[in-house]
Amino acid sequence: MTFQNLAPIPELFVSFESAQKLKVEAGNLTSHDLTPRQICDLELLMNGGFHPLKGFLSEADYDSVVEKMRLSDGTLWPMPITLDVTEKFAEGIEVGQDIALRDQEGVILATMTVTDKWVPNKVREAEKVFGADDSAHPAVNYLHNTAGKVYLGGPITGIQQPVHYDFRARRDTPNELRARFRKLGWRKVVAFQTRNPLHRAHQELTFRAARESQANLLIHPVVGMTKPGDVDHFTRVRCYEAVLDKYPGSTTTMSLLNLAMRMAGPREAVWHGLIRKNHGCTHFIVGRDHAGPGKNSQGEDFYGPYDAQDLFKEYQDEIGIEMVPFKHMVYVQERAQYEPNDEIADKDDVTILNISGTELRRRLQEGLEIPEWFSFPEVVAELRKTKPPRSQQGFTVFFTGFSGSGKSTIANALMVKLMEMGGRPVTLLDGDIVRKNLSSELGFSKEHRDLNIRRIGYVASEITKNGGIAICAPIAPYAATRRAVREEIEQYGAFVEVHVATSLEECERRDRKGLYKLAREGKIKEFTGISDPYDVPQNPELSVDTEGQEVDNCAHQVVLKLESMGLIAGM
Ligand code: PPS
Repeated sequence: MTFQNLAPIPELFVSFESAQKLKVEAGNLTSHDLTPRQICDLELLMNGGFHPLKGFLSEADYDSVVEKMRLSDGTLWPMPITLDVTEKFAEGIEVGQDIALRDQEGVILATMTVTDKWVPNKVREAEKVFGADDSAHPAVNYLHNTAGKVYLGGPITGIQQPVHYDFRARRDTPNELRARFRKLGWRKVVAFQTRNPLHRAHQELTFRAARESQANLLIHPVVGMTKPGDVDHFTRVRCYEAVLDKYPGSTTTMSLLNLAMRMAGPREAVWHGLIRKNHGCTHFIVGRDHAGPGKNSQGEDFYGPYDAQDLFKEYQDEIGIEMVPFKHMVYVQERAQYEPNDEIADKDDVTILNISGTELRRRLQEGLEIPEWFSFPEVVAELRKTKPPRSQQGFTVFFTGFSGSGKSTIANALMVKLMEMGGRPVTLLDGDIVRKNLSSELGFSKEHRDLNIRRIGYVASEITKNGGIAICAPIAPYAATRRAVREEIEQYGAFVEVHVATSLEECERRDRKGLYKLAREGKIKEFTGISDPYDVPQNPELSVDTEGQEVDNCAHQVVLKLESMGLIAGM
């Protein structure tokens, strides 16, 4: 029977007095500004969540972890915890040097003595750690497209914890949790790792897991970084707080874990186990497809559904925590209760109900009913607040086309029509208006056009995030920039690209501002369509042609498109 030794585990912090001194001295050191992921890693390094690591991995430890899931001294550790930096920063760093590690506001959190500096083989890291060098995997994508090219390794001296302003009372270091368990007399604790809102099935399975292992329950959600596209942690924590009341009194507690997940399936499960062991837990629930990253670029699963459970089982003794396999719980209508799917003997005689994640998202998106047998009304209410139906969400209409194609005229007509309908604030970011107010210092080089469009994209994404309608009408000649803007906005709401497909000949014939004439005479340089390229949109949501068509009709086509996408209620 597993009982946890709840004595404190080593942290990497220096004493308060030394920290004050070190902070002043560290002000003179070369500084590295930590990325959001590195801040999460540093927090768990310093507070003992990643015990026995003493800092960011050295090259020898990194190689060994990548190849064998072990540090070079043979200790089990499945995940490379590395400090990636740019080549430029690395050029100025000598091995043996101390550097200061700062958060994004510039506060010094720790110093590190650089013992190693190397250029990792990222393809090998992707294949060995994540199973494939496939950028459909979020961590592989991060490795190649976000992480710096050079890794630095070395021991950390902790000065202070990263500051959190949200849910402070719900965050605990491993030693704080150990102390809480000691105080409560909880000798056996089963931890539940999650990055999703909890519904009734989760509440049933977690409570069952605790009962079966005669343990108390720790709901231990990740609030650091999870899979892109997940429900944000603010919403999730409000949901968890609502579910916490549903457990029998004093059986269950919750603590938030500032972990940056990698979605590495089996290796991640082992890592999660080690982290929970450090937090004083004795048991750990491992589900089907634990920390799964979704489909690969061939549309297949990266890992088998039970690979994580198999690997965990293999290393369970070394991890020092017992696995509780997740039971697939389903709702049996006749008995009005959740039961483990594999324990239902009379399957042919009863009605089994289930709502998949995709179906839940659809119901939320369309404002449809979510039954009480599936989730708690408080949880559904929280989710509805964050994800109102599409007809109440913000969105962006992004017109693109040649100068003089009619973008601004249609955009103006559309704005007026949407304002007439009411309901959401409408903002027009017309090319000329933006160039006057937001981008007045910019010209028409590729670099400046990119910057101009990215600024428009940023403002539109903020409007969209806050539930408004942004109408943009720049030329936006480059497909890559339009794609980047789309990706930024689609995190928050729909992006509707409208190609105003008036031909160059027609725009030049109209020449409403006399600019084409000047461009032909070489008096205006880099003029789109004449002396600068325009990438025709390949898959716009809508293409309108102003030749032989009234502006009003063009705007009406956009309104119909918005209606068919569920963005505005039917008229
Ligand atoms: S971009 O490429 O998206 O940043 O351009 P945008 O901000 O929409 O600005 C286009 C308006 O600027 C005027 N103008 C030029 N357009 C294209 N190329 C060059 N070299 C140029 N110089 C000035 C022109 O009036 C565009 O206005 P619209 O409303 O598109 O006709």
